[in-house]
Amino acid sequence: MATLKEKFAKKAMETANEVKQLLKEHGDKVISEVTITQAYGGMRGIKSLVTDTSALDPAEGISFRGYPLTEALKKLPKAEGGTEALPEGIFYLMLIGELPTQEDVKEISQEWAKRGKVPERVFKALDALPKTTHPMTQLSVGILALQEDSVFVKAYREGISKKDYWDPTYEDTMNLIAKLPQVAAYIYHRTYKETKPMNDPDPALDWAANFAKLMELGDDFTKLARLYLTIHVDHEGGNVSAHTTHLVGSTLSDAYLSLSAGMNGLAGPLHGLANQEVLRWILDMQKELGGGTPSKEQISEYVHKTLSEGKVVPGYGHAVLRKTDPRFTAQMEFGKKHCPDDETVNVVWNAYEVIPDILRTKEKIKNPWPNVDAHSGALLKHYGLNEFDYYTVMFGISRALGVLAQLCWDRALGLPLERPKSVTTEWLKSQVSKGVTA
Ligand code: CMX
Repeated sequence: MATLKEKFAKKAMETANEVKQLLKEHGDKVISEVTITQAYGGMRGIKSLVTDTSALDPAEGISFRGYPLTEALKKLPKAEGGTEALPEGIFYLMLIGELPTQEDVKEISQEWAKRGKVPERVFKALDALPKTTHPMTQLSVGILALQEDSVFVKAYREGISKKDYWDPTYEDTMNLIAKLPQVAAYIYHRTYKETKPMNDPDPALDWAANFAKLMELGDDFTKLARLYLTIHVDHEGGNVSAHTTHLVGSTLSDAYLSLSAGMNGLAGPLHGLANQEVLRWILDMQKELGGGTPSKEQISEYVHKTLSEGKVVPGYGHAVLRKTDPRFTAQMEFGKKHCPDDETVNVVWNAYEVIPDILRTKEKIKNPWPNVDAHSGALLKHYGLNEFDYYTVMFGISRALGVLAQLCWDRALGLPLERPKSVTTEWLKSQVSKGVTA
């Protein structure tokens, strides 16, 4: 049976030939135009990036190689006795483009467990940081401390041919993903509990179960870890963490340098940090109201207050989506099944009933619906993960799967250095005075 690497090589070479042909025959076809608003407005909607691992539709939400999230969650293999899809399965789907079998997923679990030992120097690098350092900064440092072992760097120094760049990138991807649970769990323990040596991953367990075991939050946490680490993997290529990883990777920086950069973008409050901000927002509201579960009227008042203070309502809105994020819905379904009576989870659900109607009245807000971050913190808290500042680390180790699978594709397709053209305000004004057309 072909290994994951052999399957990827076959798929990638076939696709590379198709892309070559597409470029030869249709390379000059126009797929997007740019307005002045888009140039100033964060490049929203400009089609100028190719990402094959997943695609985002404003109305339908995320799909992975043609499988909408809900369908993928149903069809992807589960652990024995488990009900949640495994991150290994969605990684396979993104990398190979097909649904994996149970065997395929087992092979990846074992491969990641085999590659999972983290060198002592990484823990030492983390220990050099004050415990007050934000966990996302620690994650970025931890990833950089692993970089010394980059297979790509070694191969590049030895003069590897361009056509083989994908090979050491694949090795770095597999090694890095394999080690992330240990790095992340170490950050958790040293920051909030006691520093303790990390056990190497158990090859009998899947990747998320190994992470859950290291976190020591109880067996029940495993099922949430599987769901969480699966639904956060990818959100097409334009979001900041994916785009940054791709951009930095386009300079032939290795997987470690590229992912660390992507994680620094994920650490912003308008991106992945929103999940910690949502829970902080809920708890601040409860505190202000003197405790207890806020009513829908009270939530509504607090939303108006947040907006009147010129702040964003965290967990709501999206740059591309124009409906409830299916990742929110997947978490809601999980909550209905496993913790329907949890107080914070119920606040999230009540908020969902009132916030969209309020945001809809603000004309400038294009999407009044909740995104993935609106729900995740409440579930993590239910399972005993009370340290909000840690939440984005879990988002990050999941996001690594998507952006690194894509980095393998970037190398296989030989995508070049990314270098868009910038213009000055003066140039734009001169274009307007010359009468550029709408
Ligand atoms: N609360 C208040 N105002 C909001 C808002 C919200 N939830 N969502 C959008 N707006 C505002 C924007 O701040 C912007 O205001 P200005 O014109 O004054 O700058 C205006 O509405 C237009 O924004 P938009 O076109 O609807 O959305 P953007 O593409 O600019 O931004 C996002 C998208 C996610 C950054 C924004 O909706 C937001 O800040 N949401 C809250 C933070 C959040 O939940 N982020 C997580 C996103 C998911 C993730 O990446 O993890």
